[in-house]
Amino acid sequence: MKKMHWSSLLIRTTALAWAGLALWACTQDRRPQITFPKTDLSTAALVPKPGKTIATGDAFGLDRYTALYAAAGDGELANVADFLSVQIRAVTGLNLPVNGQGEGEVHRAIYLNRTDSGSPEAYELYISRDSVLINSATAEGAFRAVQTLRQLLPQKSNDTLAAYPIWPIPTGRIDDEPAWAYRGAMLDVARHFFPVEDVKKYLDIMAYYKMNVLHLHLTDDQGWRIEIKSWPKLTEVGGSTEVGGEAGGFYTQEDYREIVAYAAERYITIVPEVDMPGHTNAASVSYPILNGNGKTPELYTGTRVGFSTWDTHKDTVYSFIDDVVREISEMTPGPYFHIGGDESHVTKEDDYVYFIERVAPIVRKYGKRVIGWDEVANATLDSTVVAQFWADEDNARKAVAQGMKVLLSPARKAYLDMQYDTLSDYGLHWAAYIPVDTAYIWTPETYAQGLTEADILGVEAPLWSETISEMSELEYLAFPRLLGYAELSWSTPENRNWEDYKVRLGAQTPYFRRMDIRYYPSTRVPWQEPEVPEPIRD
Ligand code: TNX
Repeated sequence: MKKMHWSSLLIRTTALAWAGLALWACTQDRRPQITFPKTDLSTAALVPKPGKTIATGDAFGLDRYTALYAAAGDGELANVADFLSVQIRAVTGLNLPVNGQGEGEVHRAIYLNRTDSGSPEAYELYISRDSVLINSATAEGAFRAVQTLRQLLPQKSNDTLAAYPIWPIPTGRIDDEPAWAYRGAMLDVARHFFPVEDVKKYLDIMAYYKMNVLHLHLTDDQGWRIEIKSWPKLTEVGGSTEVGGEAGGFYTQEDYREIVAYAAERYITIVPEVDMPGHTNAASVSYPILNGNGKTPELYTGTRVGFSTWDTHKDTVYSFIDDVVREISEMTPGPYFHIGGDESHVTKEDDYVYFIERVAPIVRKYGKRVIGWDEVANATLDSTVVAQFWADEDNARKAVAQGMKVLLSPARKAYLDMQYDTLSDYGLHWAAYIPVDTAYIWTPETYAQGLTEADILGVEAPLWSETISEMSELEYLAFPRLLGYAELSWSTPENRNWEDYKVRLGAQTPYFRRMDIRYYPSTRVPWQEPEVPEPIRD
């Protein structure tokens, strides 16, 4: 990212910000002189760890006299500033209207400015006694910066500094940008269904840790979870149950659009997955014509894999897929469509390859880029396809040989449904037990032999839901490990260190508490104790 000096920064500062500065200038002599205790921005508990931090030891006092400005006429930046304003209010109760004066005088201000160069998602954050400046080339970059600022905001005000509450933020400068463009998580809403509210909570937490892709595993043997208007039985029948035999559920198209919009407000891309030709029992129960063996299968509520397939030589199957891909693509602004392709154990190898090679052009026709589990690399595909490496390194190398990018989700390191240890309440362990440190201590850059950094699109942490049916159970598996994947995909290898990370991780408890996140209290992490009230003794 191009660095800027204060001088050029001031020249670029927009008219509105100038107004703010002028206002600040005429009020500054009335500002009370506050002495803050020394701060250290470089040891702040930021996750993921930013690229470069220089601490200056003072504090910016966020209080009722703070104003919030976005560059004049920049609607996108104003939206990001609005998001910040809402978050500040949630933690502090302060009302900082964007580009407004609030109720009274202004002593200091937060500015969001647009720079004319810089890589997407990169940002600079300058915090001084008098101002917080966020510079970025994109609104997305400003949004990532806002998360850093949120993480620097103390949960509690310091009420000893003045006659009103002040939230001191450590001063200094942060230059930051992500290591990988794709920093993802996956939710399996097919084995057990999770309603829109749960997905939104997951998105909120992902955004706080700067993740930018949520992959939804929408269909599997046990359930079809996305309404397709041209094939209504998929959800009426195929969405009616889930693992364990409880009532299932599905997203109406309206629900799905709501998830997409909520994610977009957080600069998170939704990747929809329709898993095929295996993992398709729920679709075949709804429309038995798809499976080609003349039998009507039954709804499946167990957890076996690899027993279902479609008739890969029937044109109806491809017109069905065309409808499904079209309807979902129309609702999906992001560039990707995931076609699954894993564990098709009862599809003959030739049929599998033929199928994948026929489905890929359908996805392309609707303007999307194919992602498939690593097995898809056994087909001949073009270089726009992404292979998601989960099990077989040879498949990852086959993908690279075809010029495809690889998304890293190695089950032994990145599967959130693996148990932490033998005592874990939920999860499986077919790939490994993955304690919190093991999940963090690996190097995506060099994990798979034969892959170079240029071959890798990013990292994704999938959470399969065979053993979890409630949000609190989902959270137990995802937290705190998800934060490790956020850091692995944002921070550079030089900035990643377990000993340093675990301290920053342990300091997330106030946020976890505020968000009501259930997490696995691994003894390998020095958890910051909640401030428990003094016990009442009689
Ligand atoms: C393998 S990972 C699967 C899923 C299971 C998961 C359980 C992958 C592409 N397929 O169908 O849910 O293991 O860990």
